[in-house]
Amino acid sequence: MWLLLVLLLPPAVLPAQHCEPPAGAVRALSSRLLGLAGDPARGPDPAVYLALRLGGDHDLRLERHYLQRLHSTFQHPYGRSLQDSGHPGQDAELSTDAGRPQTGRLALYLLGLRATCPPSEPPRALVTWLKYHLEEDWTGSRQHGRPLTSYYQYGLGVLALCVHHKRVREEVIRRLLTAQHHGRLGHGGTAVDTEAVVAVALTCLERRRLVGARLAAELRVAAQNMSRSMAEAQGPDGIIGNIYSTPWALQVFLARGVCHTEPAYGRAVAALLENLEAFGTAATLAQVLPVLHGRSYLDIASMRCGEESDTLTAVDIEPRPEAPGNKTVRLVVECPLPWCFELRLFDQRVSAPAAASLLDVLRAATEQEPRFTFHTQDTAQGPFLTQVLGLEARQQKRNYWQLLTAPSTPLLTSVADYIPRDGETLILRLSEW
Ligand code: B12
Repeated sequence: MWLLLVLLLPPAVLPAQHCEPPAGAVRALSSRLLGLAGDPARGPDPAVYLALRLGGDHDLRLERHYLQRLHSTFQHPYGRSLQDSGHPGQDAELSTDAGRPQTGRLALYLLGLRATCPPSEPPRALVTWLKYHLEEDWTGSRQHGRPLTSYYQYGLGVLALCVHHKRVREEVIRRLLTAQHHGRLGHGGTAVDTEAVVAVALTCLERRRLVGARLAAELRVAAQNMSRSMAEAQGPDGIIGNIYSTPWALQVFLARGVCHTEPAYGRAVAALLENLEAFGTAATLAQVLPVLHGRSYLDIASMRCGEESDTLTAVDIEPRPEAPGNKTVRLVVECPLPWCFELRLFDQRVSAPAAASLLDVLRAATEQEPRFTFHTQDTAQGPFLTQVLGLEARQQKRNYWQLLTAPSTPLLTSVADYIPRDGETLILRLSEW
């Protein structure tokens, strides 16, 4: 009877697992992520834990150990309020890092807690903290027209609360609908990642019946429109936005259950499978692996704790091969913002070993030209360039150091992962997002 029912069901309502691409290469990627997760020198990242949990095969011992590391990272700063089970208001200095709420990271950690086996109820105080960060973001968006963090983090916050079946104020949700309606979700050229996070969050609220019928209908229409516009944005190569936003677009198709009916889905999966070498860092692997297993973050809400296969083994990423000889790279620093003293602040040829990354080139520049200075900050994605020639990109002013290859193509990786060619011109441009 059940079999008959399953056969009669339209493809769109089959469980997401049936959209899993049949690829052995995916297992190799999972093993690589496991290798990176087992490296104690790397700080724990809740997105990595989520990817391990959403995989088909596991190393359960390593996952338990990784979860412990996450607990110490996340529950320590919130520890005092956890012990008091107090209100965030009593401990307001904990709410921010350099004055900004921690909406996105806390949201990912809470998603991780729901993905444990058996799923853990999050400490009440942590849910309160996330709601508090969201409210701060929401107030920020009323004052500045956008959240203090970003719509990406705001969307993750709503999604995490929804996955834990916690209600969110209607006004907080409406902020996302308004931003989507006015096309304000994008930043710096690519909006796909952010739109996709928001679409998955809205789909969650609608599906888990956390809102009234009228709002649910609005959320459904908004998420459908976003899913359609993502399919329309697909290039002839199958990529949606760029190769790193394509996994997020796929999450939308999976969450909405349209992976069988949406032709863009198969083309995007094929594009990912053709470009697997682009996913070499823990952060990019963590974003691509769930969709290669046919899963979206919405599936975390319905994860069942059954017999889990425990046979995944770690593989270490091979170090980049050394290349003989040297190369010369032209390094240009630009400050085109209205308050800048002059446009071109630096323009020099820098010589570096042939295999040098952009980060190595920047280091070589400091030795060859003492006037040149820079700083980076470690993030889950790698080193984030924060300061060049003493000029700090100010988060509050939405400034950042944009990385481009001449004449004006933005790089798709961190300074540590980009290997410039001999003779290439690289531009560090202070920009607004
Ligand atoms: C918002 C965002 C930005 C904002 C961040 C500011 C802010 N206060 O939010 C701005 C516009 C500054 C930005 C810049 C860049 N970004 Co960006 N960004 C994102 C986005 C949409 C969300 C990040 C986020 O909030 N994550 C959630 C929080 C909880 O995690 P987090 O670790 O705390 O996030 C911080 C870091 O991710 C950091 N960050 C953001 N982008 C990047 C990129 C790199 C390479 C590094 C090292 C750090 C970094 O800022 C975040 C907020 O503090 C992601 C999308 C995605 N799919 O991940 C792209 C994304 C991470 N960015 C990307 C890229 C390529 C860049 C740039 C290199 C673009 C460029 N050519 O200049 C620059 C970084 C240059 C530099 N100075 O080193 C790629 C990275 C791909 C990869 N190979 O890893 C992504 C995946 C987008 C994409 N689809 O291409 N980004």
